[in-house]
Amino acid sequence: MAKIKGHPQEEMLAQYGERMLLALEWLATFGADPEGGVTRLLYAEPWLKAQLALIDNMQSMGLKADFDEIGNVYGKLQGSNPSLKPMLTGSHIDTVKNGGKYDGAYGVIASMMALGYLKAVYGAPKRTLEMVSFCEEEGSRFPLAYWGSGHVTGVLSLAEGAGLADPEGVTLLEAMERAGFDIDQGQLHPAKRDDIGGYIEIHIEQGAVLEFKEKQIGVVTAIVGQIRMTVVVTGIPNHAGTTPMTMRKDALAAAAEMVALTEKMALAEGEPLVATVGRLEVKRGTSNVVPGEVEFTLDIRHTDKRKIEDFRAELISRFVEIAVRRELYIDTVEHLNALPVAMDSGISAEIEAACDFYGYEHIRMPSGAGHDAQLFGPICPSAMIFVPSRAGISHNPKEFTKPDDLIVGFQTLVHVLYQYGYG
Ligand code: HGY
Ligand code: MN
Ligand code: MN
Ligand code: MN
Repeated sequence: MAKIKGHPQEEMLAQYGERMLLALEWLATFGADPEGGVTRLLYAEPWLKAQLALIDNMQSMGLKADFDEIGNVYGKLQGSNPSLKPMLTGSHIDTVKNGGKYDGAYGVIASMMALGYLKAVYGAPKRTLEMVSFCEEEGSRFPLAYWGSGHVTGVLSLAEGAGLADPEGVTLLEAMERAGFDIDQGQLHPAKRDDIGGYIEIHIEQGAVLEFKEKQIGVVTAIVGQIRMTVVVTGIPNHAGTTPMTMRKDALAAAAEMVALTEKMALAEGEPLVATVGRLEVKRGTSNVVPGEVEFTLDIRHTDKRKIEDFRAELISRFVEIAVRRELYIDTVEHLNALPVAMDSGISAEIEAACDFYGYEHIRMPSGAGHDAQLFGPICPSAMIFVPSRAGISHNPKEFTKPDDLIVGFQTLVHVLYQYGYG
């Protein structure tokens, strides 16, 4: 196990590190899928039970813990100097469908245990330290991502999100109310927090750079921008037996051409641009009916905003050409347009200093995954700590990070929070 040194209570830090590992396994039981992996969708029962359990846990550690109005959970270690703006650390509690047990969860658990350790060993800090378990980041249930951090940073309001429906037709507002978050109309606009002194998020890398370069910590320089949208292709449903091939308005054949073109154009553009069709649905699909309507998602990312917009414009114009040639209709809806965001060099330097304090190997690197930190970047100094992902696998039950690497990240986070809280 990683040698722990530097803090007066090395044994205590080791204990909290072990508790952090156990708590990660505990959190993974909320929404554990029978075939492996974890599914915790916004406002669903596993999600609610996990958030309530985190509140319980933090209250038993002596932290002030509760929900905000939409279901984000905060844990607070109150500082003695109110003139110092709080440092916020955390990540998201929701997951993709059948995802791994570290994406988001590691940042939530490591932050919770870090505040618990600092309180137990050092008592009240000068600067308030807060942890947050954001209610939703992935966009797995509703066509809406970063709902938790978007609310806190004033980027997303209920007015925009309330009517969005999940695949079962349940709206965000209905799901909120069923989970017990009764938002009165007056709260349709979020209470954007402007009191945050800085935001730090520890997260698994979800890529293979750290493993390949044999480094323990990634200090994130920037987070990619991303556009997420839905494309709907409409043709004419018809009989599979009596409709000649030359007379079809086949929405799926057209969509298949568009999906193949997306990959071809992304390969031609080259790294770091990535474009993904993650979900495709044949509406009322039946084996003996020529598909009349198909809906698919697009996720386009790059570190340069201009490149994303230019790629999207070119891709959609090519989609229109396909639709016109096949005499079909095409509609597009944009759900997310997150800017690429640079991380704060000051906090990043503190992270590197913490690594040097312990002798941990670290590198600076961009993030190809989106994170809540990119919503905070525009409103306060924000930084991210990465730990390695085995074979870079994520959004997959096989997502894994070695316990030693989780401990190294945890210690680095504790050290940085100590500097900001007590330094
Ligand atoms: O999709 C992402 O980049 C993140 O994991 N939500
Ligand atoms: Mn994540
Ligand atoms: Mn994710
Ligand atoms: Mn160094």
